[in-house]
Amino acid sequence: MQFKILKKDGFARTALLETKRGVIHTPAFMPVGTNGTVKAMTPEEVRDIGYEIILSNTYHLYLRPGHETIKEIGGIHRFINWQGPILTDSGGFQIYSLASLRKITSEGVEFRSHIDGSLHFISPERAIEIQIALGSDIMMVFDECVPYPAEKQYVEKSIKLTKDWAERCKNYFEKQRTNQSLFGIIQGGVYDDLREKSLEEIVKIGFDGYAIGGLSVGEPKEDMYRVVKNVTPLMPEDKPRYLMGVGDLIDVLHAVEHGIDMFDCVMPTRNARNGTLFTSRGRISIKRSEFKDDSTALDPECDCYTCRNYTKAFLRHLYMCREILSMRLNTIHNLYFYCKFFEKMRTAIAEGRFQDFKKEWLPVLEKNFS
Ligand code: PRF
Ligand code: ZN
Repeated sequence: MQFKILKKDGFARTALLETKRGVIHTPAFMPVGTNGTVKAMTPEEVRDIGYEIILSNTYHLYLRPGHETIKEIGGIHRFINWQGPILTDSGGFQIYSLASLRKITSEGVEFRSHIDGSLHFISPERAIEIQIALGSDIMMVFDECVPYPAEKQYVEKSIKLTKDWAERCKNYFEKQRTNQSLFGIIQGGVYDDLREKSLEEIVKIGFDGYAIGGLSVGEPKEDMYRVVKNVTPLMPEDKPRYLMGVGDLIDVLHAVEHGIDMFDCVMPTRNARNGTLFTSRGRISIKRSEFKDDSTALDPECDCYTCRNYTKAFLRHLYMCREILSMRLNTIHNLYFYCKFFEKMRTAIAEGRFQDFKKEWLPVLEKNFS
């Protein structure tokens, strides 16, 4: 995997992440395909909107249908019919947010499945073994995502565990013959000194890219912004930087300003299914009665399939009737909006006008159109 920076504008940068399954233009947004599907979309639709990489979850695919099944069928790309790059999260975060009866030891995590209550154990080695069986292009190390709030003492112990596990992931990974890439994850909660320590330890082990984990877990925005601002200058300049689980576009603007290259979030897809739509005039809740007779497009500035063909009145109607097409049309639009936003942001960086781009978009993103 090669990472080529094309242009820097302040700390913001636009680059090419070249993988054997295709090039990713950064800053990049990765739609979330938890169960191997970006909800409501076919892979062709996701690709045609303009996405170059998707994220999937080791935890979910391990539990159902099982990584061995996916391996037998020819790997995740064949299984889900997406031939572009795929990043898999390691399962760490999902075990903490979904599984029950978690028992964390230095060996790994024992937990019960959120689906059927069955008992499982995942170690750092096992997390890599599963991701190798899946055959994703970018694998993530197995980490502990510390909840918020957490005592400093606890976080201090946790970053030691995350470091030990990162080492074990790297060692196991190096013994396998795989041409996949492996990213490290920095933890440390909202404690600047622990963030710095975690970063130093993870960078020392050496990975193909570096992620900031443990943010957007309920901490105040100013804490998230401060951590991103303090950590990014210490991250290797020549490797991709990934802010995990962050996708609010206001947060994205701040993170890109400080040199983050990759994002993932359920926000565009989940909000679409809930009827919250992003437009060039602000956020719209399509269920509102004011759209009952609205014959205009959702976003007159948008060229997506939904905006080219349907009225707000129809989109509201589909939503009120809980029609499947509502989720599809809304998801097409939100994913298109996000994709175009990132495209314009990359162009702004390339042309040295990222600050203008940020100033232009912040008020739009803060606004509720209705
Ligand atoms: N660790 C992992 N995946 C994640 C996170 C993390 O801390 C987050 C935190 N926002 C999202 N996804 N492995
Ligand atoms: Zn649209």
